[in-house]
Amino acid sequence: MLRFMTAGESHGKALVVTVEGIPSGLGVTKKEIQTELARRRLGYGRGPRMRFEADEIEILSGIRHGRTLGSPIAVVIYNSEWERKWTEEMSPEPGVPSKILTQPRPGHADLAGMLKYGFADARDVLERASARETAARVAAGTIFKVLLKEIGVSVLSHVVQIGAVQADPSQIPSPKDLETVDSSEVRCFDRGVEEQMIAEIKAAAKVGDSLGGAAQVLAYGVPIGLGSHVHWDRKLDGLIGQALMSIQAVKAVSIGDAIEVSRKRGSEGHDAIYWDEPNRRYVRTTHRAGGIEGGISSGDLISATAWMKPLATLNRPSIETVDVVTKEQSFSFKERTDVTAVPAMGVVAEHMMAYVLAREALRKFGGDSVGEFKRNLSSFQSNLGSTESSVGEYERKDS
Ligand code: EPS
Repeated sequence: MLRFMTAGESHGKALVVTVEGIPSGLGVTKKEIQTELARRRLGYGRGPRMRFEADEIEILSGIRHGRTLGSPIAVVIYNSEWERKWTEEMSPEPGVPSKILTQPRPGHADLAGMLKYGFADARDVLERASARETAARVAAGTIFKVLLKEIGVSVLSHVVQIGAVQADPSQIPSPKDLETVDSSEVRCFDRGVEEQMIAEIKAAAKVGDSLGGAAQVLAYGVPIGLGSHVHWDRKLDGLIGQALMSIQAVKAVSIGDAIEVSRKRGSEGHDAIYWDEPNRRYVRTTHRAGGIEGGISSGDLISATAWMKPLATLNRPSIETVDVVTKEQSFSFKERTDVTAVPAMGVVAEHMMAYVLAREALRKFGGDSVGEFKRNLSSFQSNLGSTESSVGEYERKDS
């Protein structure tokens, strides 16, 4: 089973990710990982750290001469900030911090984490709760994307909302539009609202506030049959929901046009099925279900939207909190932050979607080498028509 684990604190020496279950023979380069990491740093509204931290990486194992070996892959992403100012504060050696943070930020993991793990210093929680961890997810996600590309799947994202500014929902980028999306300062495909989004971010920044929003993830070319209707924990929409919801500050996930469809009648809420005789396949002209029916990929475009709350760290802390030592009412400690991270969240969401799709594709088609994985997929696809022949058999028996 494909799995990955990240380790590392935001201002620690490095982030580490281990990926297990990637078949052998997949061409993966350090440059590809660096390109994806650079995409995660994009977006108007990120803090100063994104400008000076370069995501220096090293591949420690699992890849030889540019090809995967089938063994666990380990990647390290160094934090350039560590050397500059965190060697003492984040030292693993016995000692005490120079300053403890006792006024938890409402909405952040601080207080719940301090109570649960028994800490008086919020830094013991926030270092791991920080979205810096998503850099490690993207490093792993690059490998999942490269694997998916082998079977013709491409995953991309675009920002559809920042604060109260919403993009036109009918503007949906295809894989060839990715550069256009990434060249937008807010990673928004609808250029008509880009300026408004930037103005919204500037206005929030001016008063030390933060903004949430939403990003849509699209997966093109996903084969029919990923996920399953048979068990609750194998449903593809459930798996995507969990993966996207696990991204820091994401509070809701919707699949396809779920929210809009929930307000409609059944006759207007689904995607009619048509038969395309020249290509001998079923097609849809609408994509309301987000490419998933009964927890199974239908072969149609997969779409999911992740909704992010405004970041809980405020450049001008203005929500009341309690000092955990004195129990006095106060405002939270100050911590450097971003005004919004919605553009970056979209990139992370692409990689989490890629994880779910790669894992489910490997579960269905299997294989120890990429060649075997692809052969298994094409064998399944060339036999898809046999569903019809079994229907035909019933008809013959009936007559
Ligand atoms: C973050 C606060 C900022 C962000 C950070 C997440 O970090 P710092 O306080 O060190 O400047 O830049 O995001 C990243 C470092 C990253 O790589 O995405 C937070 O509070 O979660």
